Order: sequence, then C-alpha cells, then structure tokens
Amino acid sequence: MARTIIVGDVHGCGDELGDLLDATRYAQGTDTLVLVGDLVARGPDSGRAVRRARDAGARAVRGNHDEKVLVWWRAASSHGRGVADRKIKLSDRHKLAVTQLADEDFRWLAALPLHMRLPEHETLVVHAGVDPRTPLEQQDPTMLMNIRSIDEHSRPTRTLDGTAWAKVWPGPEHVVFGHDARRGLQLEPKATGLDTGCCYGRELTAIVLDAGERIPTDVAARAKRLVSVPARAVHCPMGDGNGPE
Ligand SMILES: [Mn+2]
Repeated sequence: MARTIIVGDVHGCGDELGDLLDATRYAQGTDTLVLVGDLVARGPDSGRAVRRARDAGARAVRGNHDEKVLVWWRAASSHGRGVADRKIKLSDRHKLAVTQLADEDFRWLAALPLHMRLPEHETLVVHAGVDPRTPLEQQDPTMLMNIRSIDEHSRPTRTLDGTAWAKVWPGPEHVVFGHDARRGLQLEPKATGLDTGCCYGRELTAIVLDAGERIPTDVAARAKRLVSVPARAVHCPMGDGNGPE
C-alpha cells in the first residue's frame, strides 16, 4: 500500500537518511517521501544528503539553511563564485556546504516550495511553521522558514521566548514541520514537529502515514506512526537555539 513518509531535518546527514529509509522500508515508486527542509549544513556532507534525497525521489520544502546556501548560489550564478564569496557572508559550515553541492543539487534546492499541501492527509508541510493569525497565502516567507514562537504581543518570532507556535495553531489542517531541535519532538493536537536533532548526535525521525490517513490528534496513536534512527555520530555542537542557526 502506498504510504507517505515525512522526514525531519536531515542537515547533511545522508547516511542517517539512508538508515531511516531502510527502517521505514521505503518503497520508491510506491511510497511518497517528503522532507521538511534543511537538508544542508552542520552534518558531514550536504552534497551527499541532497543526492540521497534526490536519488530517493523525495519531495521537500525549503528550509532556512537551504535558503542560505541558495543566496550564495544565486550570486555565484549571476556574478561568478569569486564575487559571491566576497559579497555573501557565510559561516564556515555554510562555506563547506556550498563546496559540497553540485549545480544540480542547487537547482533542486532552488525549485523547492516554501510549503506543501498533502490533501489526502489534510496536512500542510512547512519547514519552521506558520503564524496562526495569518492565512497561508499571506504568510511572511521568511517566517515560514524561521518561526519558532509567538511572543507576548501575539507576534511571530524566531526565538524560543514565548509560546511554541504549534501549541496555539488551531488547525483545521495538521502542520508537519522541523527547525526546532532545541524543543525536539513536538506532538500538539494539530501540529507535529519532527526535528529531533540528528546532526547533534540525537535522532532522525519520520512520521509514516497510510494512504488517506489523517494524522491522529491523539498523541499515543500518533507516536505509533513515528520511526526514528540514531545519529551515527555527534556531527555538530548545539547552539542556544535562538538564532537563525
Ligand atoms: Mn531550520
């Protein structure tokens, strides 16, 4: 039976993505594979991670780290790599990522949407989350890739201060997202956060849905749909979780 497998933040951990596809018995050509974005940076090989996803026929939404390397690539494509290196300030981890990615990988990342509806599951996939006050089509694209919380003035913020946006998302669509390894697995009534910090030596996690299945509101029932594999190593130290990193 055709299933939908939605995977959390890969962050350059292509081997663990392979492990997770094995653990879920992913059937390419039958199952649908969806990644919540941030395929690159932090882990050992961003190029290998993107190629693993492409080879597996994955669909994905764009994350803030994917966008970061794309800013460099767009400049490099227009003005040359030397100009891009001078004009676009990248952290060391993003500098490494852009050397690991081929043009084909960048093109694949550049084609990723910021959100993806999965109507058969009444589910919306987005990298970081949504502002509960705003219709989807009017959301700030930057916030779709960066939101973590709602502050005391009901405004979306990138930080951990305030309330996790997923706690106040009313639905009706269920939102599956990543981006928030500090909070880790989030199982809210109408939102599921899948960033379990693989690049930090924790786990890579997927939710596996049968054809036409709605994501269970009941947390115990939903937990039975989760599959995780351990990180093969601690690939990166964890920051304070409040910045764009
Ligand atoms: Mn992210």
